[in-house]
Amino acid sequence: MNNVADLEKNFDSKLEKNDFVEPKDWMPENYRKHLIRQISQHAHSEIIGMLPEGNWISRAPSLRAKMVLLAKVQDEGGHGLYLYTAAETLGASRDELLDALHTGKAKYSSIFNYPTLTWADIGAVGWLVDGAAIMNQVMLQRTSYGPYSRAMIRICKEESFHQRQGYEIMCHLSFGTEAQKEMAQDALNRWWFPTMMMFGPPDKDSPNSGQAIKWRIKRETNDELRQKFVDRTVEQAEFLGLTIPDKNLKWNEAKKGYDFSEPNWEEFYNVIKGNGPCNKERLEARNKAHADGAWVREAAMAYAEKKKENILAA
Ligand code: BYC
Repeated sequence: MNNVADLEKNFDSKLEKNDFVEPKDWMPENYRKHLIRQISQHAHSEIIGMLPEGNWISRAPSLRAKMVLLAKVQDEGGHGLYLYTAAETLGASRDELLDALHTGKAKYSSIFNYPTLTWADIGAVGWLVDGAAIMNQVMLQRTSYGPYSRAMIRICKEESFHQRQGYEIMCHLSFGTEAQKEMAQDALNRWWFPTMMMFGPPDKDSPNSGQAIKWRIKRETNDELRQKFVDRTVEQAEFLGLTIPDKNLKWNEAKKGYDFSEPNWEEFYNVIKGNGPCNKERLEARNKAHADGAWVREAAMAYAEKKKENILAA
């Protein structure tokens, strides 16, 4: 089979049968590009996501909280690694992907451009941000590209611990003193709408969703996932005795889901253009970490070269 029409037919039939597309299989060039864009942005989000949480490791309120947060932040670094590796199977190089991040050409999730001001924010990030990430990633476990799907299966297992870590903090605060409960409510007030933005623009304004669904890269749309997230999270907020900061939030019996307000999409576009509260700080921190790690990369390369020489000489 070697003419393009046959190759396309084979590719389409794979998608229809819900088979995975694997790195050595033929795939349309735009499918490859689409995946490199999405997977690398996802990888960037994981490693930039380490920054707002890493900010609290030295200030966690107990040794246990510090250990749990440290492990969580380390997990995010691992998620970045699985995802960069998945993107590399599509022919992108790690250097070119990281360069796009460091020069501000590549996007990463808007959510990480908001500051973590109090310990309650670490709870809200775990509960809401990881909760939203899981909602999206559970669907991506069934994505059509094999290496991305397998990375997602592993990531989802770890993310569910992260979500519980956040919810546990929210429980401590919400059932604690009046001041602690206020901190928890304040964090929910600030993180609710930015979390809703994580799912991307409304379907009608999402240029990539249509093709992503056709190629089975995405299995559910931005709006469908946002709705699911709201429906699941309302009950969790009620258990905590906290109020979701949306006066339009109301159960709709006809659709068997909640009605809710749209986030401020102007703010969203502004943040992804680089003008959010912490964009500059995040990129500076990432560039510094990359420069500080140069000696590790050089040492690893020197070791690999030496090993290769020894093997060739043997
Ligand atoms: N932030 O056509 P659309 C995590 C961009 S991290 C920034 O709907 P698509 C975690 C979008 O890229 C969770 N940009 O796009 C880590 C596109 O621009 P380009 C990260 C956004 O791709 C540490 C344009 O807007 N999860 O779990 O169909 C600690 C139009 O959008 C955002 C993933 O990355 C945004 N929120 O759908 C804790 C999941 N939304 O590229 C937690 C994988 C949209 O055309 N990614 N844009 O220039 C996806 O599922 C999809 O890429 C998205 C967007 C749902 C994010």
